[in-house]
Amino acid sequence: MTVITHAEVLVASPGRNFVTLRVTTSDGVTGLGDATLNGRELAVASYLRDHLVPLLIGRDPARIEDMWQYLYRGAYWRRGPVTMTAIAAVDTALWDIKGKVAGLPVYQLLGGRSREGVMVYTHASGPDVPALLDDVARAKELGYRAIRAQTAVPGVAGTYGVKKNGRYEPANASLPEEQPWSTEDYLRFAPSYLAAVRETHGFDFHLLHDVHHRLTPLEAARFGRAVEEVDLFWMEDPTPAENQEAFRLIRQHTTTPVAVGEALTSIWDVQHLITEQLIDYVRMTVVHSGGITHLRRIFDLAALYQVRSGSHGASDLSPVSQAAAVHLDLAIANFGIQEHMGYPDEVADVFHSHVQYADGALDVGDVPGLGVEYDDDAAARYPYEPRYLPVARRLDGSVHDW
Ligand code: GCO
Ligand code: MG
Repeated sequence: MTVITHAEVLVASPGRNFVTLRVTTSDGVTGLGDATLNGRELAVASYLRDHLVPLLIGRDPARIEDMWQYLYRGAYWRRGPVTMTAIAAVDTALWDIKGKVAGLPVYQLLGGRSREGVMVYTHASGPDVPALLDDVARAKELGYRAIRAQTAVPGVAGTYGVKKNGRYEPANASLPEEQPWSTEDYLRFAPSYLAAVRETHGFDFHLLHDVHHRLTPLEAARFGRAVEEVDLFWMEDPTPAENQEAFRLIRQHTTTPVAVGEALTSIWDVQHLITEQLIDYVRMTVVHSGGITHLRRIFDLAALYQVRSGSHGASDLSPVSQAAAVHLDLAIANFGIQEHMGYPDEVADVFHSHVQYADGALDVGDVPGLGVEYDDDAAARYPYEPRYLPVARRLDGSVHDW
């Protein structure tokens, strides 16, 4: 019988930190899984190295569902980003192995293509409205059919989602940067710049906006109403998702579609959001939600309620996650959209991926497995460095949701 003979936890920082699990079988087949949890990378590395890798050795790599149940139920302690990211890494690596053994791309194992390419949205941003408008023009020229628009709120230094020196990388400091926040200023300003995007660039593309957990339920309801005329594809994470009743209140006041999920990790975290039809898009990812096996289960539940997928695809999800997401997006019936933020240039030195962008969409080739290889020699040139996400403080100094 083929068994898992070893599993390595690879930590590297090509432009930003990534944790990768590589599982090897007794037949010499390897599979990769992303295990990156932005700003808490080494917690997952330890969970894998110290607790999961010893459990993998000698097991059958073909039993993906059983492995998921074994690692999830076997932990006794349930859910949470560290556990679910570690399980995701194992799960994704086993799908990669299964594809390579079968000689098929992973999307074929998931039922085959439901579509030609995966519609993506990219980020447009700028320090002020004219710069944002130019960036939207740039994204349109690159063929994107869906664009997320963010600009800095005047007087609020360091607003999330805005590029610096041509790139947006939120985990930018060896200790968390503290950034000011003013909800009042944001609420006064954001609807007007989204309207400016429509006035300048029209309605022939999807416009998205990330609220990044900043509002109270009533503020989010007001915001959703205020932007109805700009026809947003979605408003993302309008409130922190721990309080799920909030979305009921938002729904009562606005028809602006709602997307939630990047900080959630299991089907139980979104069960009521989906079954009570409080959201329109479930925005979870392979890496933080227990892998391909578990995210497929979430998307299938969502399909029953006409909730569509909208996978998180920020630069802190490695190309392994990105490839896994595209395979899943290609296969599911209720695909909505996929985030495509791009990576620092160095990332391609370490991860050789077959995912390709063309005409507003991502696709994978017909390479068996996920279609990503890890370059150890290149990775050795990029050692881990501590990097943290920022922390937000209101103008009176108290901590807000970042
Ligand atoms: C997004 C996100 C990210 C997150 C980041 C946290 O919608 O892409 O909100 O930019 O802030 O992934 O690690
Ligand atoms: Mg977001």
